[in-house]
Amino acid sequence: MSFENEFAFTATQFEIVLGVFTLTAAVFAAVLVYSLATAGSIAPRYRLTSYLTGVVMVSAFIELGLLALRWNGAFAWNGSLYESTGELFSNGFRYMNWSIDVPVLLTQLLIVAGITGAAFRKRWAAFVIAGLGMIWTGYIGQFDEIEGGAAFWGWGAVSTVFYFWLLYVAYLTLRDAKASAPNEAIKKLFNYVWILFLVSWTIYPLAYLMPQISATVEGVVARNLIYSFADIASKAVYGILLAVIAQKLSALRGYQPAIEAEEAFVEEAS
Ligand code: RET
Repeated sequence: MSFENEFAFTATQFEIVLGVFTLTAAVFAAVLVYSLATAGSIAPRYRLTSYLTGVVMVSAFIELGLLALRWNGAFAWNGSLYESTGELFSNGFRYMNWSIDVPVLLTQLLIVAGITGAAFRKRWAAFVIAGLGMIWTGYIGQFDEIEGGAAFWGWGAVSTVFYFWLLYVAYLTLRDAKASAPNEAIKKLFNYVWILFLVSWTIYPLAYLMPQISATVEGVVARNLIYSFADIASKAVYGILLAVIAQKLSALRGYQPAIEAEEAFVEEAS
């Protein structure tokens, strides 16, 4: 059971969590429109990244919408606090959403990094195995988050091993992307991808630990805020950053719609 269910919330605490869930869902809807609307200015060899951002946005929008409904149904106002209605709130849904989004986000990285052929297939297989291994072992561990027993720590540790493997393959991918980048500006953007990746992904294990770090009502509110922050960074901001890189690479390769899109941007900005 998620530790959220152990607490009663003030109106402010309850509304902050609900508000952030709703905001996060709205960001995903907006980035869905952005990624579809800008796909045409990206060369066909990179364009799949825009559609994959669309896939991530739809799945995350549904997940956050359902979490908001679930939060709303799990607690009711008793005149002074929001207390449990008997229905349970569950963070387990997040893990189901990651099962889709993590492999897709990593596929986008390979596409924009320009990895092709046998190297693509090898890295892709490593990403999918490491990603799903990480998520599903963590999923088993989180059922024990209130007790914080052997299952919580043991499965959390196994999950972390998968995570380090995944990070290593992501590091190799970005190293290759930088090595083949046509100029310094693109190299710099790939550096940003790495920093964004490292920071936003590493927040998830911290959220996993939260019931053990702070089993308080503040801990519940903080965990759900940092989940949303990580979700927006690792899915939406990341998707936009990859689209920007893909468009610049397209323009450098002479893809006319990308060149025109960049010109329009420069003219408007000056
Ligand atoms: C778990 C369990 C505890 C140990 C580790 C974890 C890592 C989770 C990560 C999740 C990333 C999710 C993303 C979702 C985007 O849609 C499973 C919490 C290391 C890194 C990026």
